[in-house]
Amino acid sequence: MSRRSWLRPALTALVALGLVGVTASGALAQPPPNDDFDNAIVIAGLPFTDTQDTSEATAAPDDPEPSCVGTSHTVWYALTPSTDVTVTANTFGSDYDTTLSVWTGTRGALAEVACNDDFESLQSKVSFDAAAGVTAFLMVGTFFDSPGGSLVLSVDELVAAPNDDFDDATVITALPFTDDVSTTQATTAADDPDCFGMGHTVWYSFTPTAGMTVQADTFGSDYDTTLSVYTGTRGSLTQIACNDNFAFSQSSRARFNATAGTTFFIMVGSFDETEGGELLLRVRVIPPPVVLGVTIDPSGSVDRNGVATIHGTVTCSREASGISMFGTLRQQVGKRVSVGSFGGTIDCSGPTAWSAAVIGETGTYRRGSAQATVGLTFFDEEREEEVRARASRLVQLRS
Ligand SMILES: [Ca+2]
Ligand SMILES: [Ca+2]
Ligand SMILES: [Ca+2]
Ligand SMILES: [Ca+2]
Repeated sequence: MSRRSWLRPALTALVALGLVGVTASGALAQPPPNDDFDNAIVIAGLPFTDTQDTSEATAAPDDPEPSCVGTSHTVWYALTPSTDVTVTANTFGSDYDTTLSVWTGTRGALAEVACNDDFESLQSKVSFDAAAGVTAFLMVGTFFDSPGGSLVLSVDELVAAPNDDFDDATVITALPFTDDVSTTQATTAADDPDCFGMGHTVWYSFTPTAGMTVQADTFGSDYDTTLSVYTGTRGSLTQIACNDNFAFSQSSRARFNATAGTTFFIMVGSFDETEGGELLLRVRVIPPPVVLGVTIDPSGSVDRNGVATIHGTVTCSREASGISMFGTLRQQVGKRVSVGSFGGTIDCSGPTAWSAAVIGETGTYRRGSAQATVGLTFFDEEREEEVRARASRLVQLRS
């Protein structure tokens, strides 16, 4: 309301300026070809786009009065689908305050089907069901008596998401799984569960044959998604995960431990009932935890400078790169204790030998037994967790 009352004087000023400009140049532009209802441009197929300069478009005395206001500078389009379709039309990219309305009937006796003034900024967008063989007339006007301008009209078919309802959940038969679906037309069922809202929900189901950790994400989708995971039955679902925004994005990510034979339902919604959009869903298996092992060989060596060398083996249940190793070697030499440390990184893709030369920081090493300790730490990026392993034993240092 306040926007409109503020806008009116500015629009009046724009109209006045426009008239001055036309008079000065003396070059009157022609009205667009589809100015009049009888000359509506026929939309022969979808998708459809058209551009027109509506500056000189006129209002006909029998132009209908749309509920969203705007009968100035009207232009007309006609769509007669051969099958029932849901249609979406918008004026995005136009440079003036458009209104967009849809009508059926005949000239002078039109019935309004849909109407929108401002959907995105001053531009308009409508969605409507068009019946086979029935002509839908699209009228683009300007808000009140504001000027026309460069119109971009886009019309396309809206394909409803096949998995809108819980009972029509898309069955995920194998992982990894990806899906790309428009949720613009998806609806909220009365018994949809809540995860930061329940707008424009679509459903997936997955029944693993073996236990696994599963990750589902909506990265790359073009709207503010939510993602949640459930077990149970319709109307009595148990939520086991729910995420709105992951890592500073509007996209969502959830991880869950899936047990064999249990059906997990994944719901993707829009945050707080906001618009749907193009959903990209990806579901994949997160590998099991990596198991690290480390051993120390029972015998090592010491050189004539008192530097010890010890060995061992690192094992891993799956490939692990960049494992940090840190160890110490401690030896009682008479009344003194020689202690030194060693460290580095190691890559493991199977049993991997390691070797470390250790310089005593409190004195040299000698032949005889020494206490060796070694620890591994590894950050598993896939599971986002730290894994550790440790070993300690007496090593016989020989020359
Ligand atoms: Ca007109
Ligand atoms: Ca508008
Ligand atoms: Ca739904
Ligand atoms: Ca979100």
